[in-house]
Amino acid sequence: MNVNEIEKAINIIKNSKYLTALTGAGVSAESGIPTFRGKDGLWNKYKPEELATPQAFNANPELVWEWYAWRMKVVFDAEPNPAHHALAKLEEKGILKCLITQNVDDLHERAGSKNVLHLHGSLRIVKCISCNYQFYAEKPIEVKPLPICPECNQLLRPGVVWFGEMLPSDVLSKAFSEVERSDAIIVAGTSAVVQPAASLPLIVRRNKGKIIEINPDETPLTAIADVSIRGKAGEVLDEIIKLL
Ligand code: BV8
Ligand code: ZN
Repeated sequence: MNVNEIEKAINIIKNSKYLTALTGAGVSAESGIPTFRGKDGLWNKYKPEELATPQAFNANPELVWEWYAWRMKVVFDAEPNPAHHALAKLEEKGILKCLITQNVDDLHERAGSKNVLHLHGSLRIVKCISCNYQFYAEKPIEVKPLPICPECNQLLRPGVVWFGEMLPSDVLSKAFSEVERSDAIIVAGTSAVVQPAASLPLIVRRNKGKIIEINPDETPLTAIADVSIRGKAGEVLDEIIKLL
C-alpha cells in the first residue's frame, strides 16, 4: 500500500463537496464471497455471463436456482468486512453522499450504510417472473422443487439483473444524477467491465471530478484515475478512515 497515494486519496476526500462511491464484488471478497472474474471466480466451471442470463434460466431453471441458492447461503452467512464498515463510516461522517453498488449482497446495509443504490438488484429479493409478487428472503430459499408464485403459480426468480436485462430505471437514473453532481468518486473492487455501471466514473471525470480507484489489480479505469491504489479495499479503506 503506497503511503503517498493514500495521502493523495485522503486529500481528495477531504476537499470533496459531493463524494460518491461505486463498489463491485471485490469489496465483498474479504468477507469470503468469491468475485466473478478473479482466479477464485464463482463456480469456475461456469461463466457468470452464461448462468446470469434469462436464457439460462429459461433453459435450466434448476441449475440457475441451484447457483443462486448457493450464493444466497454464502452471502447470508457472510459478515461485512472493514471495507463495508469504512464506507458506512464515511457516510456517517456526512462525507460519502451515496454508495452505488453492483453487488447483489446486502453487506453494505449490514455494515450500516443507508444511502445504497443496487444497480444489479439483490439476492434478498425473490420475485415472480410474471406478476408483481415478490418477497424479502430472510434465509436461503428451498429450490427443490422450484419455487412457485403463490399468486399466479408461475416460477419465482432471483431479484437480480441478469446480463441482457435492463437495470431498474429508477435506480439507474438516480445513479446517473448522483455521479453528475459528484466532484469525487471512490471506485473500489470492480473490474470496470460491466456496463452501464462502468460508465458512471467516466461521468465524474467528464465533469472534472476526481477518481480514486482501490483494487489489487489494474483495470480499464486505472489509466484515467487521479489516484489508483493497488491494494485490498478492506485494508486501504480502513487505513483511509483511520487517517481521515
Ligand atoms: C444491459 C447480477 C442492455 C447477477 C450482474 C456484449 C455482449 C453481451 C452483452 C454486452 C456486451 N457488451 C456489453 C454488454 C452489456 C452487458 C455487459 O456489460 N457485459 C459485460 C460482461 C461486457 N451488460 C448488461 O447486460 C447489463 N444490461 O446492458 O442491458 C439492454 C439495452 C437495451 C435493452 C435490453 C438490455 C446488465 C449487467 C448486469 C449483470 N448482472 N450481476 C448476479 O450477480 O448473479 S453483473 C456482475 O458483474 C455482478 O453484479 C458484478 O458485480 C458485476 C461486475 O463485476 P465486478 O463487481 O467488477 O466483479 P469482478 O469479479 O468482475 O471484479 C472484481 C474486482 O475486484 C477485480 O478487479 C479484482 O481485482 C478486485 N478485487 C479482488 N479482491 C479485492 C478486489 N478489490 C478490492 N479489494 C479486494 N480484496
Ligand atoms: Zn406471480
